[in-house]
Amino acid sequence: MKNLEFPHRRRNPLSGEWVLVSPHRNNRPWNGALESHSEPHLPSYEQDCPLCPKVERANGEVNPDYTNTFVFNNDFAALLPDSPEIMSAKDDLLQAESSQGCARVICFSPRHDKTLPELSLDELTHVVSTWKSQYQALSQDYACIQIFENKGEMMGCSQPHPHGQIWAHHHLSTEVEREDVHQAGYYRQHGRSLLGDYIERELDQQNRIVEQNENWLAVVPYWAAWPFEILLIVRAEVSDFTQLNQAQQHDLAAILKNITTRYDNLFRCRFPYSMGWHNGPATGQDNRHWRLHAHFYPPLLRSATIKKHMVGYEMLAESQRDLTPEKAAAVLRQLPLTHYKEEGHD
Ligand code: H2U
Ligand code: ZN
Repeated sequence: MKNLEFPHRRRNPLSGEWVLVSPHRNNRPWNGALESHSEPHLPSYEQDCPLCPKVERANGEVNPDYTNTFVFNNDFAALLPDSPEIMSAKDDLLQAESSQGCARVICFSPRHDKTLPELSLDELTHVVSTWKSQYQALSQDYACIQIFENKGEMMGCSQPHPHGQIWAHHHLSTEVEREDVHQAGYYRQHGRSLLGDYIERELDQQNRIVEQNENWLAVVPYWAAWPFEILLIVRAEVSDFTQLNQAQQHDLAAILKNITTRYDNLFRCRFPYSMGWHNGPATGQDNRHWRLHAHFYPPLLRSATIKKHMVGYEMLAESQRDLTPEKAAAVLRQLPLTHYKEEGHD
């Protein structure tokens, strides 16, 4: 492809959305603030933290003295299993439907101060197997199981203790439904999975790969909207967590450690992001078109405090970026795999 250094648009085949890429704008002068940055020191245990072991939570329950991961029902759940049916009149303009579901919190480890990149491979494997077992259990009752992590205050995370969430419901979320339609459409047209074919393109071109191992590939996707966005895809024909074997789970822990370490090392901070998994719908439908993957959407652009604002044109028209995905991947690739807090400890 020629002339990608000039303004152009790229299409996200999972969502059908376009993103405007303006590489020449990278050279413009920057007069924005470059604030200095210091991170709060976190203790390894915090007796006032409702996610730490042996602490009482908002609903009066006391957390067990857990040693690896710990899952509990969110005391302020956004979805309830028994919310009543909505009686809505048929109206094309004022539509509503009932929504039953549940919300859980996953503490990644008992340590109040250790985020994913700072956990050992063994501890990360516990996180992965917790995701799998939670998915397995919840997919018995629900069609859409959204596993995610909001990391950092910048992303609205209310508790510093490293944790993720799971929301499960009967309906398909807007994002999952949209990705389902696009992957199914591609499969009908080509007889192959969209993300399976995309992996081939990335392995061929090499320039957007951030990390890879035998079972996983992490790229800054061709159509990335966020500056350092990452798409993590399983290489085998796996459509949801229940199908992951031991080796795939082990390799997932390993690639998670590397991705999140690179992220932290980029601006030497606890790199904020929202990340989450897209599993094929647990509706009993044929999911051959669907490939299990995770999206990482980090807001930071040029320092630990300066984020990309999705405003103006992004809100009213479509996403826009200056830094090309190829350049972002190159920046992430050249970062060390030793976490900045571990420097000099080897
Ligand atoms: P976030 O900060 O990522 O939203 O996650 C913390 C969650 O923990 C939040 O959803 C829940 C909040 O409802 N929580 C409890 O369920 N019990 C508590 O005692 C405190 C926080
Ligand atoms: Zn804690």
